[in-house]
Amino acid sequence: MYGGGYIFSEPSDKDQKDHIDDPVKLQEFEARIDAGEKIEPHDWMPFEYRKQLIRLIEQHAHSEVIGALPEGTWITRAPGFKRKLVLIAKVQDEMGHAQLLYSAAETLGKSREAMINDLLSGKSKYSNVFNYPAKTWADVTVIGFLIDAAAIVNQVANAKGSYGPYCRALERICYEESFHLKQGHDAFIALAVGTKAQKDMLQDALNRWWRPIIHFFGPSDKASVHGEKLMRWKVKMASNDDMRNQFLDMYVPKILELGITIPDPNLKKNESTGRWEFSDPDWNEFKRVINGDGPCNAERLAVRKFAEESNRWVRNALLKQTMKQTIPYA
Ligand code: BYC
Repeated sequence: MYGGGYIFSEPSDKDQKDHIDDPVKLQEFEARIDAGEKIEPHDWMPFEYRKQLIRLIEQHAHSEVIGALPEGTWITRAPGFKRKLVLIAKVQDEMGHAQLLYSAAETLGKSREAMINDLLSGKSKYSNVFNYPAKTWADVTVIGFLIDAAAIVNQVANAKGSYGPYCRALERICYEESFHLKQGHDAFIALAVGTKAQKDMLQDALNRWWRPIIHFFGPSDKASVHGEKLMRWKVKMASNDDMRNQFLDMYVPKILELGITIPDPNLKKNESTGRWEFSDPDWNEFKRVINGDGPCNAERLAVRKFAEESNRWVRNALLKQTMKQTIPYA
């Protein structure tokens, strides 16, 4: 039923209960994955592969939309003309990333309207980190430097994955994210080498963001629900713990060299295993935040609902205009 063809609809839980993939096609599909081939929208794919991709790409798209909000609130207060220009461009880029990702998810059969409805109703998740407030300008620099860095670690790896439209979207996103990271690093350095008040503000921001950043990569591999399946099908190209470790390898030295302290006395690299060890990051907090009970979840969704409702007339007008162009006299 969901094995190929040109018109799909999102697989429901009932469909899944009744669904059994054709074993021969499944074997051929897995051989293509093993051979490193890209899967394209009209190719046969297992039911669960389609369902998982929709979930993951949609969550990623929502993260870009909601992720623009904490930084967006600082556009009017950015310190200086150049920082303001860069921030405006960055926030616009994030919305562009969402467009690319929603388009990639649509190729799997879920409409954009359904995705937005699921975001607004709280059914779909988005990244934990965007449910925390950006209280000071230093928060914006931590987002631009370290959250963009964390996102790049994830996206550079997954751009080499198996689903063509998602990989191509990630490649384009990574070009822009690399610039975001550079501007974030530049703003981070400016505060780190600035006055005592600026450095204290930066330290305070990092103290508040560190745990959410550790959470960003998802639960530990042992607790990950989808990780194994997604790695087998090359949707995720590394496990949550491996990506977190890679991030710590790359960015802990960059933070420390600026004289900023990482707020975890137990953070250290175990040289014999090559793995970072850190304090228990309170996975209960992570679960609460991703399930709707973080400091800003209600506020973030309220802003999106307001935008959705107040801009409905624009969408309707555009739709009418498009119909007029495609169907004369409509
Ligand atoms: N936040 O089985 P697991 C950006 C959920 S935005 C929320 O390990 P998976 C930017 C997970 O969904 C880019 N939920 O999951 C924008 C699952 O719940 P469900 C953000 C999370 O999928 C603006 C459950 O926990 N990047 O760069 O194998 C300004 C079990 O987890 C999170 C992406 O969105 C989380 N952090 O792996 C600045 C990357 N982690 O669905 C910057 C795309 C886990 O069963 N996503 N959960 O109810 C992914 O690569 C993967 O989904 C994850 C998790 C690695 C995050």
